[in-house]
Amino acid sequence: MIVDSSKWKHVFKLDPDKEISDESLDRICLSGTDAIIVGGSSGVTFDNTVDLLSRIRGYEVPCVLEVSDSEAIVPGFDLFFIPMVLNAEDPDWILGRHHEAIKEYGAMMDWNEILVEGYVILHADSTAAKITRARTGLSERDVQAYARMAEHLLHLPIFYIEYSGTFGDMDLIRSTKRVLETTRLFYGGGIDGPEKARMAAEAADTIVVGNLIYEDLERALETVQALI
Ligand code: 1GP
Repeated sequence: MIVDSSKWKHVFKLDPDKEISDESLDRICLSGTDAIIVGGSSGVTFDNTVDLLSRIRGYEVPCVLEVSDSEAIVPGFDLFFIPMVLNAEDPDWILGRHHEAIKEYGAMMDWNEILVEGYVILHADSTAAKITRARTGLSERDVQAYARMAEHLLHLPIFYIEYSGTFGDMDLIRSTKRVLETTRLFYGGGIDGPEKARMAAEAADTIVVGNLIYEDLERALETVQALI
């Protein structure tokens, strides 16, 4: 069955490179979140991805692999999200790695399970910004232009504003959402509890909660309840 991500309001992002106990994982998977994304900016390997997938697969929650390294592509997820970092200065993160991965695996890929996310990374100090050499000093018009590119030039299903590690500018998120019609706006970064979850959910279509799972599980679980 192909999972439909177009109605998701809340997702948790689990990092295969970080430890999580069975009990915590159980609570995350049964929290009522719309989906779990498995992904991280560094230290993601085939082995730690398989390990996490096999632990999540015991639950009904949809599970997505966000691919950042072609060595760590593990079959068996419901969907595969492929980040295309639109504001990367290292072109490898726009299409280079994608080309390499498709050269290797293109013939066996099920394209119905693959969604491309047009990313704009805005937190200069984040690992993702450093790895991709993201041009983070963008104006509102710059970000809106990337959003329009994602929707109208590239026909991407998802436009993802990434502030990983810090809470972003909600005015910017709101004004970007206004220029999108069909492409879904994902927001991730610095959601540290129910209040920020609510603020972000009012501005974006889908919110992503990552680090908080590892920092304060109770508050992470409250971000799901906050949107009900
Ligand atoms: C990271 O957007 C996600 O890719 C979530 O960010 O870890 O800051 O919650 P945080």
